[in-house]
Amino acid sequence: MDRRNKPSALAATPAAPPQARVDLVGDRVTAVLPTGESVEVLLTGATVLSWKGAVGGGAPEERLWLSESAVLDGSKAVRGGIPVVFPVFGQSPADVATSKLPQHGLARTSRWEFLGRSTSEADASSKTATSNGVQLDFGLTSSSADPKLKSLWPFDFALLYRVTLEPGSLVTSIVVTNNETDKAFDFQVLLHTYFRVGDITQVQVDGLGGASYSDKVDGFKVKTQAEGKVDITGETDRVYKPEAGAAQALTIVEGGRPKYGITRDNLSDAVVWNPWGDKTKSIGDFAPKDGYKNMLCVEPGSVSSWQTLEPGDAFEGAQSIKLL
Ligand code: TA6
Repeated sequence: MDRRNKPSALAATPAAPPQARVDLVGDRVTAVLPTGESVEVLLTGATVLSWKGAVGGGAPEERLWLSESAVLDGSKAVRGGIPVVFPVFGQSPADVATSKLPQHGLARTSRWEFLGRSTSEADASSKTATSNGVQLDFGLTSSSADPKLKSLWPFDFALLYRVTLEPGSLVTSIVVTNNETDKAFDFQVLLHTYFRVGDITQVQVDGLGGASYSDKVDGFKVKTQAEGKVDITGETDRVYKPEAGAAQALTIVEGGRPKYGITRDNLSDAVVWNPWGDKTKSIGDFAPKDGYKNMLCVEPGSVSSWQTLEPGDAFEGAQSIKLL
């Protein structure tokens, strides 16, 4: 027999969807999604050291190449992962403000600050988490940069670097702000991504057909990419300037199958680099020496000219990498 006044069933709060786990241990930030995909960022240079991503329901696999001799104690730029290049790519002539900085500038060897996490926009705006992504924010300012290097390029700047991990994709974006009151500064910026590949002899870069490029291996001669796909058959070090700029999508193909889809925002150039065998012998922290067979750098950047940032202005650029 039913009891009178039986209490109604308690309204159960719908369980929150599983969230990403983020940890800061020492100088490393790690984030793991409920799907098992993960990213690890070293505070030196806000360098993404590892991205384990999954595609087609497979298990997460490492997608970035990191040298076995990479120096990770902050004393040197990391050989591998995604170094952040700012305010100069390469080195610059004596009459340029960045001329005293080391190759690739000061950001990748400075200690950045972890500013915290947020769920990716899709979560924040949706009632139920439509994607279980996570955003990790890192900051570097002229006052927190390496003081030796800061003195070599005395401009007041701020960098905000955002690493967004979603199932099957990684986005890294950078905002450069000029905090000077009355001085503009010129800069270059690039995301020096070391992609992991199975066999470089089976790898091509699609999307650069017809693009002009500066060939560092041939005295920086300016050439045109005749073939639709770039084959890597030896030391390759080229700054490509696609006609469509940042709107040109790029694909890293291996064995004829698309592996990584790269889209760029406001980073109109793309550097393609593989040191090949001989060159790795002269790169002390490149190991194993035949590791060139398993890596290819495709580096979105704004490097073929200088961006001029007026006081108080900001520049934003990003790369979005999808596993295909
Ligand atoms: O991005 C290609 C490149 O400029 C190459 O010329 C080579 O120098 C590579 O970067 C690595 O530079 P790093 O200073 O990290 O040894």
